[in-house]
Amino acid sequence: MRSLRDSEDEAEEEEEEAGWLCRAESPSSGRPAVPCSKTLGRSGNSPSRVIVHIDMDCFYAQVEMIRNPELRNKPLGIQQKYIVVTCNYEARKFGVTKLMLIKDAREKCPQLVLVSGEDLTPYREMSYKATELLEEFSPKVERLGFDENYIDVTELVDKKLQEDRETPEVLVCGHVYNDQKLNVNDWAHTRIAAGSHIASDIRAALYNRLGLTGCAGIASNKLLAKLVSGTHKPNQQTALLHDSQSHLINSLDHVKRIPGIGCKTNKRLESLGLSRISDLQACPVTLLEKEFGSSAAHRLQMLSHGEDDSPVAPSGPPQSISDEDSFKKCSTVSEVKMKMEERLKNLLIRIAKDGRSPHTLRLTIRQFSPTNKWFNRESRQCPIPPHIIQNIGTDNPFLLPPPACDKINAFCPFVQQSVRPSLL
Ligand code: DGT
Ligand code: MG
Repeated sequence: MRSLRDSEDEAEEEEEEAGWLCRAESPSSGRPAVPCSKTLGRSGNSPSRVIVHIDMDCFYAQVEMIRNPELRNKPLGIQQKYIVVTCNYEARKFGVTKLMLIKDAREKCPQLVLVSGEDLTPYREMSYKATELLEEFSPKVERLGFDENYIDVTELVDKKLQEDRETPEVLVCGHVYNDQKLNVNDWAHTRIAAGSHIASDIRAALYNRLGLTGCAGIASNKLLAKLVSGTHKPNQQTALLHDSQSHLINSLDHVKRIPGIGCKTNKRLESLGLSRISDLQACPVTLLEKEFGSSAAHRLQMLSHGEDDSPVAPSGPPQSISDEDSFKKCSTVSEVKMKMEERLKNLLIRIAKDGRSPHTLRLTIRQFSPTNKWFNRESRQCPIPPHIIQNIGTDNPFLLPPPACDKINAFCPFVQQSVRPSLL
């Protein structure tokens, strides 16, 4: 029962290199069929893509404000356990920050309104509604956690420039990173300017149809789009012109700020004495190859220069549906089993809504110890019997034969073996 966030973090670490298709401008566009050197990426042989990265503002807090508009003008924090996982921008004015202890947040802002964010259902549902809306603009939409998406708008830009060829875009919508001036004679600038208008349309649709605000970054790859989207917050957008690429990447104070460099990779880089962006840029690739292998070494060095040729990989529907609980205040195996039945009920409702037939059930346990914090995950899985699959998706998932009990009993030795030592 892994959270999406955990899965994404690991995926980020394991992100693989992937090529992207070279595209040539249509000769009928009146633009060069083979892009001129100004339009090329650093690799020198591919026309620039246009990627939009969208990150919703204070996502969980926004969803709660949409559900209850009375919260809108109040400082609002979303509570999970003892932490404010996020807060609206009204609360941020008082110095409340994401991941602050409740007690510290109350000190900063005594009038802070707290709403429980333990049940992720409303956030998940809004998250998928947002992704579906983005898919109306382009089929190439990649989810990153609950509130971030990459959209490859290259084809939309081509179309827009084709349609507007008599009067190409000479203004960028929103901010331009580093206040750089648009050069209308630079075709790559024109493409980013066109992308900024598409990003603005996307943000308007998110607001008008779902009530959501967010930030957008417009750049020639995923890495740069993500980095630039956070430079003006909230509810704003920023475009990156290629001349400012090195300024943006060199403004990061640590290699771990590069999206795609997770905790484990960062530790390995630090063991090589590499912590600043300039360290990684200057590091002989042979040294990186010894630690990471050839493919990852090259990718790391490319990232350190702001290069990222990974495609926007359409996420599609989720590959697994999961739920989790910290099992606090549980002191017996039967209490654990009761909690698991609650979680399973929730899962069954979501599976019924999804409409697809699940085939595997996996239980993952992470034990907690005060000294070692969290141990590694341990999992067991089994196929779901056909008679249970047939009934999932019926009107009332509670009327199913008792799959919850069946399945929990199947896992019982594992639960007992795993839970007991931490309880004793
Ligand atoms: P932003 O983007 O700065 O306006 O604020 P958020 O709240 O959208 O922050 P973001 O984009 O980092 O994360 C999206 C949501 O994910 C956020 O509303 C709450 C949740 N979240 C973020 N970080 C954590 C975390 O470390 N633990 C937990 N449990 N939830 C988190
Ligand atoms: Mg956000």
